[in-house]
Amino acid sequence: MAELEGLEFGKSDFVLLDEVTMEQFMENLKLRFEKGRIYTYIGEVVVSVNPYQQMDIYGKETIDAYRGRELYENPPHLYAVSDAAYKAMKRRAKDTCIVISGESGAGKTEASKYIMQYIAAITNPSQRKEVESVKNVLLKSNCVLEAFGNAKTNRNDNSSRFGKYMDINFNFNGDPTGGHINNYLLEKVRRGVGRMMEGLRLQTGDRPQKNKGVISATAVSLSTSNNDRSSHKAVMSALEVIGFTKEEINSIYQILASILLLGNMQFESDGESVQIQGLEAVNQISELTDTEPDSVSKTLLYRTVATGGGEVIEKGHTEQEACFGRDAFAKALYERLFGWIVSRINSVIEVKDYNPVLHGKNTVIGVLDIYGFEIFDNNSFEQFCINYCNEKLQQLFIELILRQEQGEYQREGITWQHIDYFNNQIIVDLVEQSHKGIISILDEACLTVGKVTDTVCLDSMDTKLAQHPHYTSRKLSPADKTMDFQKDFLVYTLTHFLMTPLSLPFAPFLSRSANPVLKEMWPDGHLSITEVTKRPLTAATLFKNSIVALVDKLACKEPYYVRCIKPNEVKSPVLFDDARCEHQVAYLGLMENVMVRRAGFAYRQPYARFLQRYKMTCEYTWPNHLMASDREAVEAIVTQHGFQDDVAYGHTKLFVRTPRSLFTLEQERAALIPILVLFLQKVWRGAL
Ligand code: AD9
Ligand code: MG
Repeated sequence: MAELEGLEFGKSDFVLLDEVTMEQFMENLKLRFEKGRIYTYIGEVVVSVNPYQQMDIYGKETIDAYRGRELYENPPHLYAVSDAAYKAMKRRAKDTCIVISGESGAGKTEASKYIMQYIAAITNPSQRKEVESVKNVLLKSNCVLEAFGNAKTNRNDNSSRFGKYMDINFNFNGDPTGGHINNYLLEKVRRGVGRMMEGLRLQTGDRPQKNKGVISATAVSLSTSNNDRSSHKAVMSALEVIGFTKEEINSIYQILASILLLGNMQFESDGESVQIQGLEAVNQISELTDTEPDSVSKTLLYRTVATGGGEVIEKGHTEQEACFGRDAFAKALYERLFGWIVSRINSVIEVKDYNPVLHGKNTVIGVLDIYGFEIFDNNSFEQFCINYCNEKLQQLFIELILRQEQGEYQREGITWQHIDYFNNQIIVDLVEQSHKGIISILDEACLTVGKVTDTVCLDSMDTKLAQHPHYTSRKLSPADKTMDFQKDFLVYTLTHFLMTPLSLPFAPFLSRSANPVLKEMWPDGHLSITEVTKRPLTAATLFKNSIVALVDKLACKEPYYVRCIKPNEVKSPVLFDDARCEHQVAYLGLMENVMVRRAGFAYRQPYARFLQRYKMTCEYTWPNHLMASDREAVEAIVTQHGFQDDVAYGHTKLFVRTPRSLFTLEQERAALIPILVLFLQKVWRGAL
C-alpha cells in the first residue's frame, strides 16, 4: 500500500477501496486523473493513465526520491516499481521483468522509456566508461527501433507496430553489461507500403534518384518538416552511436528506396500476359539491391511452383497476383530489414566475455512493451494473434500473482486460502491445443491452400470445436464468415486467415545479391523451392512459437506490472471518457487483480516499518517501546485499535486483511502529526 497522499487525491492503492466495485474503482481512477495523479497501485502493480501532457514527475529530484526506497514510501510511480525490480535483481540476484500492457496509445512505450531512463540514472555511479557506453547503446536502440517500427495511426501519432521485449543484463555490481531485444509480430498488413513509409519518415510518390550514392541524401530531403528533419538526424546519430557502419546505413537506405519503388509499381495486362508498367523502376531496384534486372522482373511476374512429382515449374502471374506478389515482396523486404536491424543491435549489445566465476551471477531485468487486447468492429488475423498473446500474458499474470502471494505466505508461515478466479486456460487451449486448437486447424488448412476455402476451414472448426463452451460459429451469409470466442462474444472474421505459408519467391535471388545486408537478411535464401514448401511454418504457428518462448522467459522471472489506460480517444489531457476507461479496466482484468490482492491480505509490512509509522498512535509504543520484540510492540498497537481479528502475524511481517483497519490508523496518525509538530516546535523554542 502506498503512503497516503491525502484523501483529496483519492486512494493511492485500489486495494484500499471501501468495496471492490467497478463504480468505486472508476470513481477513484477518474478523481486521481483529474488531480494529476496518473499512477495508482494495486498492491505492487502500477495502473497508469496517459496524461497527454508533459508531467513534472520524471526529473532528477524525483529519481533521487525513489532511488533505493520501498514502494509505499512515496506516491505511486513507475520509478517505484522499477526500483523494486532493480532491488530484487541486485539484492536477491533474482531475474526480474516489468510487463507493460494496455491498448494502443495508452502510454506503454513512454512508460518503457521512463523505466529505462530510471535504470540508467541509478546505475554506474562511478561513471565507468564501458558501462556508460552500454547504457547509451541501450537507450539509443529505442530511437532506431521507433524510426523503423513505429507509424502514425489514427489511435496514436507514434504507434509501435511491433511488440518488444528487451532484456537488460547486469553484473554483480548492478551495472548494465548488455542486453537483448526480441520483436514480435511487426505489423505490415493493415498499414501497407504507404503507411510504412510514413513510419520511416519517407513519403510515397517521391522517387529516389537513380544514383545510389545520393540515396541517403535524397531520403533526407524526402522528410518535409523541420520536425522530421531533426528526427532523422537523431536516428542517424543513434545508428552511428550503436555502431552501424556507413556502408550498412547506405544499404538500409537502398533497401528502403527499393520498397518505395515497389510501392509505386503498376502492372498492365494485354489479356494474355502481364507486364510491368515502365521498366525504369525495375532497373532502379536491381541497381539498389545489387541484383540482375531480369531476376527482379521475373520475381514480380512469375511464381515457381513445386509439382506433386517434385518438379519445379514457372507460372505467369495474373495482374491481381502480380499486385499481391509486389506487396508481399515489399512487406518481406521491410520485415526482414527490421529483423536485421534488431539482430544488428543485438550483436552490439550482447554480453561478451562474461565469466560467471570471475564476475558473479549475470542477472537480468526484462522490459516488455506489448500491445494489449484489441477489439474492433472487424477483427482479423492480427487481432486474433494479439488477443491470443494477451490471453497468454493474462494467464501468466494471474498465475504469477497468485504464486507470488502464496510464496510470501509460505515464507511467513501464514495459512494460504484458496482464491476463486477465472482461469483462462480453457481459452488458451481453444487457440493453441495441438490437433484440435484453432491454430492447428488453420495450419492444416493453410498447408492445403487452394483446395481449402474459408468456408471449408470454418466447417472444420465447427465440427472440431462444436462442443467448446467458448466457441460459436456464425454463418449468417456466405460473406459473413465469422467465429466467436473469448470474452463476451468477440467476433473474428475468418477471411485472410488462410494466408499461404511463408514461401518467399524472391528469397533466392536476393540471397545472391552483392549487397551484404540483403544477403544477411535472407540466410535461408539458398533453399530450393521444394525444400521451402515441404512443410513451412505458417504465420500463426510462428507467432504461437514466439509467444510460448516469451511466456517461458517471463515465467522464470519475478514479474512487475504496469497496466496502461488511455483516458480518451482525442488525446486530451482533461477528458476522462468513463465508458472507454471502464472497458479497458475490464479487459486488463484489474478488478480481478484487486480481488486477488484483497482476498488474502491486502496489506503487509515488516514489523519495524509498521512500528516506525504508527508508534505514535499507541501509548505503549510512543516514543519507544520496552517490549521484547518489534512484533510484540506491533501487537500492542493492533490490539489497542481493536483489529486483532483482522490480522495475521508472519515471521517478519504483519499481514492485514481489510484496508479499513489501516484507515483508522492512518487517520489517527494524520490527526496527531500537527499536534506533534506543535509540541516539537515548543520544545525547540524552549517553551516546554
Ligand atoms: V501503441 O500500442 O505503440 O500504438 P503506446 O505505446 O501504448 O501505444 P505511447 O507510449 O506511444 O502509447 O503513448 C502515446 C502518446 O501519449 C505519446 O506519444 C505521448 O504523447 C503521450 N503520453 C504517453 N505517456 C505519457 C506520459 N507519461 N507523459 C506525457 C504521455 N505524455
Ligand atoms: Mg508503443
